[in-house]
Amino acid sequence: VELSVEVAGLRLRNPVVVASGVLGVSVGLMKRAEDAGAGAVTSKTVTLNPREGYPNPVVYELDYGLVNSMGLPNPGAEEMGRILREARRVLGIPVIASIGASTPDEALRIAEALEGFDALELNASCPHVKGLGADLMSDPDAVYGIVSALKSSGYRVFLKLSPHGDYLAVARKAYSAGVDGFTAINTAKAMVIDVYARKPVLGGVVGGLSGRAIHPIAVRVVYELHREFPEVPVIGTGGVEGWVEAVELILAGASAVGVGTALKRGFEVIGEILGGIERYLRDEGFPSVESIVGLAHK
Ligand code: RRO
Repeated sequence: VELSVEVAGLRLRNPVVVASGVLGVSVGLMKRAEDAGAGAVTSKTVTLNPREGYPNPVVYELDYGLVNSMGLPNPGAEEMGRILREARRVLGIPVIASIGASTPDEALRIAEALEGFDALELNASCPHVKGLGADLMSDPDAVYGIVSALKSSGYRVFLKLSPHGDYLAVARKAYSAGVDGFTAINTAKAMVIDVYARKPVLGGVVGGLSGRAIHPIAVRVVYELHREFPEVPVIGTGGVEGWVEAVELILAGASAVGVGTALKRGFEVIGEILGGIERYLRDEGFPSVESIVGLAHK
């Protein structure tokens, strides 16, 4: 069976994409993801200037997921540019650069500083970092402006959507600006309280919930995006722990699937997911991943 997929003109050897935020800024980890079989990798979201992130603790593990309030720590566009150019020298798979910007000018400056990437992913949806270009879900016109500017400069652009608010309105604006694809979903706004300390656990107070708990939400968002924009590819992300969740997202309309939280079990997860997708296609009599994209709509 054929596992390779085309996503917005990018040919991936298979549909498993490492989601943003998981590999940080480490070329070594990107390489390990490639060696483990990943079809593409996504960088941590980068802002124009370096950011420290929030005070510890920044992650809290639950039985059914993970809550983070990293606070968008990153080395800034200039240093990230060096890292991504090195990544592209070392890797054979596409590198997607996630960026956080609040104006077209800022986005263009980041993209120019990065230089080396196969696609951009505009992060419009960090659930808890305010005023830093990562909270664009309430501002469809800003998304329109940024996507238009990046498209005019010839970049391939994915828009990372949140499950909150009127994400279809944001998607519509991005679509009219010529966006190449959507990545859905980012984490869901959440909070954990320590009952003995009687206060929120995370240093950033509000965090983003990922993993098993958000999977059905991701399926719904991908389904809605595919129903409204059937020709726009979606990288379906959210709670892909194994091949079943991956296949669900593909049937909902995803052309590829993002894997994040599951990687805390190790990079072997990638091979397990791929093996499962391949078995499913063979057992069910399908020739390729592409032949089942969106089949749940039929
Ligand atoms: O760095 C973060 O705190 C973060 C970001 Br930018 C994001 O988009 N999603 C998330 O769960 N955490």
